[in-house]
Amino acid sequence: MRGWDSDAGHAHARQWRSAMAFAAAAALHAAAALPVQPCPHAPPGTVITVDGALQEAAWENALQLTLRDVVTGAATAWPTTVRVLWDTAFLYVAFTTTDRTLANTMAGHDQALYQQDVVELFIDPDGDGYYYYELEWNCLNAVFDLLMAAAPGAALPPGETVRAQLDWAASGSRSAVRLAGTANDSRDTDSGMTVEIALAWADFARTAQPLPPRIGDTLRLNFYRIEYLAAGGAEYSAWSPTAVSPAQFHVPAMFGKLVMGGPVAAAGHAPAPAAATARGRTAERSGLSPAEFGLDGRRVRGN
Ligand SMILES: [Ca+2]
Ligand SMILES: [Ca+2]
Repeated sequence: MRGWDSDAGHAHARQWRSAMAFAAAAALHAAAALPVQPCPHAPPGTVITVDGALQEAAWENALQLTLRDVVTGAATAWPTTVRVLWDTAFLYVAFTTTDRTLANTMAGHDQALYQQDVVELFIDPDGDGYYYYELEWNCLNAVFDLLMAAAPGAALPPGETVRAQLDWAASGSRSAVRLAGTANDSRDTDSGMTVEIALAWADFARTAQPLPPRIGDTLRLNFYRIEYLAAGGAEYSAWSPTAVSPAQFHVPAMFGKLVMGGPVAAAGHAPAPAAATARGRTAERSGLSPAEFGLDGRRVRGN
């Protein structure tokens, strides 16, 4: 099992941030209001073809989110829209970015994609605040996927010795990218890209039961983007800002909340009977305090 001894792990480790800034900001989190949004269930019979084109009618009724500055919550210079919906087999996610320069050199699996322009999803399916999955995609449809056992700086779960498990792969999931422009070609002007993703619930069974979620369950996750700037530096954006400076994505206590909705007939038809949308598991996890993560002053890695 690979962990921090991998190349990507070293690269992560080099980006570790000051734990002092992290802890100070984390102290504010207990009182912070997390975004809560209903996640629509795909209409019965929906088939999403993962091809990078959001031509399926189901996408029109998906939850639509806008990423904000991960530290301040301000609007970004490079807008990103995220669409989300689900069914019993998949969580469907689509990122649509505005970007003038589609460029990337990493086309392989499990490369350190966060070192170049990238969109990311962190998901803690059972909301335990310990195990969460990190997935990244770039404009070449390369994927970086790993299982985190607690955020850096936090105590590992009992019995766990490896913090980042890069050998985990979302092997049942699929993604496709459609470019509005041309990657790695500066002769034209790009306008952005769409990444269409079907995440198989079965890929997350290692740490979360039961899956798929039940109607009414709350799912903890966050969407991110890193856009490196021509002038230097980068714009870090998120659905749920972590409010940690410098920018820090690994704050599971700040993941937003999706409340999983029940099946509803396609537009123009009557909703499904109430029985079909009854809540299943109703216990929503309470907010996770920094103390629960055992923040102990050790260094915290980058994004
Ligand atoms: Ca499609
Ligand atoms: Ca992996």
